[in-house]
Amino acid sequence: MNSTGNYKRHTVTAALPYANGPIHIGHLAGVYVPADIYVRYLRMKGEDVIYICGSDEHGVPITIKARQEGKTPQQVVDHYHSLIKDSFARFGISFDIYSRTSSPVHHETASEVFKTLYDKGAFTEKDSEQYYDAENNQFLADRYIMGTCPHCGYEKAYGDQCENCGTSLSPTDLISPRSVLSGNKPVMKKTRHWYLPLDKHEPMLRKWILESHKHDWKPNVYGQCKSWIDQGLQPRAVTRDLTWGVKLPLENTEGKVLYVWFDAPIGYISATREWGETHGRDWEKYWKDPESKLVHFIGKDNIVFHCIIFPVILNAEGSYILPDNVPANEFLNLEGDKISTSRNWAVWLHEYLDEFPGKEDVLRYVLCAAAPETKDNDFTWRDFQARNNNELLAIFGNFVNRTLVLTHKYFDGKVPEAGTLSASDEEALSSLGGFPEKIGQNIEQYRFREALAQMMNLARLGNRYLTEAEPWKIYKEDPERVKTVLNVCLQIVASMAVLSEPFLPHTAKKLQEMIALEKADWRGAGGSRLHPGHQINKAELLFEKIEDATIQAQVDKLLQTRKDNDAGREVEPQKEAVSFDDFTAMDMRVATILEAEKVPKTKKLLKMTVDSGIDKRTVVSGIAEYYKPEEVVGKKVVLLANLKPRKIKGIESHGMLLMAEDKDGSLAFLSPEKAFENGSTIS
Ligand code: B3M
Ligand code: ZN
Repeated sequence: MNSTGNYKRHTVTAALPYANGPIHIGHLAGVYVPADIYVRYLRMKGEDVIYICGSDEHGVPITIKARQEGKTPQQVVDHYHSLIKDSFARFGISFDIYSRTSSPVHHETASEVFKTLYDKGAFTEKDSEQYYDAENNQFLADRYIMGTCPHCGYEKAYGDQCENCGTSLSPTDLISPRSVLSGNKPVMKKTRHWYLPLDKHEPMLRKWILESHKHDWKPNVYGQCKSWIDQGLQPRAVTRDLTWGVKLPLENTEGKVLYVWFDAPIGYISATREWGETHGRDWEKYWKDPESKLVHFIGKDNIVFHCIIFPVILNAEGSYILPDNVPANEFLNLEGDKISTSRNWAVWLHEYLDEFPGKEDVLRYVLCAAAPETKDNDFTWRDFQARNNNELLAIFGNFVNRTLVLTHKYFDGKVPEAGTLSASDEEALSSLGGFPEKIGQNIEQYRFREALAQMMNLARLGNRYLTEAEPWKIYKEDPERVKTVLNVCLQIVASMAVLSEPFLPHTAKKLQEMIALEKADWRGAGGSRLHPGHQINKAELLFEKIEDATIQAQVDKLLQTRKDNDAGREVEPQKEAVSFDDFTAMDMRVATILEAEKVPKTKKLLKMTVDSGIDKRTVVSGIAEYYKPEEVVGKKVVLLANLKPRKIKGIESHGMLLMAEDKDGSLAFLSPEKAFENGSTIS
């Protein structure tokens, strides 16, 4: 029985980052830093643990990125896979393997799992009608279809979601859908897909999650699973009409691949298989032996895939263990705004490593201290600077440096023999014993912020003890007392050198060398371990002050990004040419808004009564975030009167009011220069 329960080994996975962009601090705080702390701790306890990750290289976002950049999907993933892998290694994320899902071993493993389920009859097959681009001879995935949102009239809504009003859609909801590839109207075409009947696995999920993990899974994770299950699980398509991905191991299924969320989690297994084959290890024990503990580190947007869909796949396959825990974190924001790859609103890991050489642990420390463990949290550069200067430098580094410098100054770097211990000496030494347990328990419960705080309490204890003892003031008259004080301080430093390693691996290694510590084992870190006469090495500074100018430069860089984003919005590319007849077919009139009210349960919709000069009619517009109802009543506006009526949130809307959209996305009505009569024609 080991201290982490009765498991023989640990399989720890971290979400496979999409290989269509670099790693940023949100990924690190949410997934990779907590997982790395966890595995480093387990290794220090002598546990058998593997830490698995790799690039997630399939899926529509990658094919869209490739189209945008005029590259092949393979070129896109090759670029980002090496950038991501390199930046993780430089940052000290200690994977046992960082693989990729475009690898042959993954394609083989994923299609084997699919085939096993297929042969077991675990799927249902269904023909359905899907949008097809005849010119490109390709079925259209959701993001390849664009059209007008039926709820707010936004013309660039996607087949799965309207990014303007946030409504989730299906492609057939869109008004005048068009293919993103050709711009043409797509046709409906029959296609066959394979579905995982999640509903059939509800009893297993209820028992496994809602009963047996009610108390050990984080509330945010348990709660999301419960609501998914309570809402009623639906069959989920596990195949797609795409050419980029894992091909189906079935006859006559050319042009079909596994749904990315079917294949990606199997990437953990294929990476483990690759690791086992490379290192001559039995990889299957880590995935099939019930005495292995499987833990998935992910962000909250991946909960349903790791707690419901992937476990259903593993359970249906029949030979795999299920995750013991999935400690998903919430999201990290940056300077009060959502991190966004598309808006370049991020601190990119590879840029941080270039701009802050030698400060990997500072970022690890800040991201752990600010981790969104139970709710979204915010990273600011000011906080980064404060934690470095006021905590790492002023407490941890200052205590270590004073202890080592004084040991060299008074005792030639040899650990002095302690004399009779005073009450404060006894107290300091006896409290050492509790830290490995306090920190370890929090790590094992996935409470990394608390574990870090406990580790810093050890540094605070040392700093306080040394400051109160003031050995530099009493050395002349009482060198024996100074021997005892520095002996106690050196024991505390030795504990810090070990207990800080999961959090600050670069610093811990440096400190272990500075005190010439033979073994950094967790259990031993609670007692005295530097014996009198032990020679320590030269003291070096562990941290340095971060100046205001350095931080200001980072803040300015983000402000410039915001300006670039705004500037970038100024020039909407001109649309396809239209004929004069197309234009004259539109009947635009001067009109007046007579009444207005918000549409209940929507953020963006106003329902208005408009006098068009022809009639009084209802028009619904997505402008409620820019105008209060009372602000629009009486306005002279331009109405596109002969737009086909459409139902928006159940309200029939007859026409559209013309609005201008500014670079920052704000809206303004178009209105005639003079207060012409309602019904006046516009051409
Ligand atoms: N590629 C990451 C994401 O959703 C996704 C995780 C896969 S883990 C198998 O951002
Ligand atoms: Zn919408």
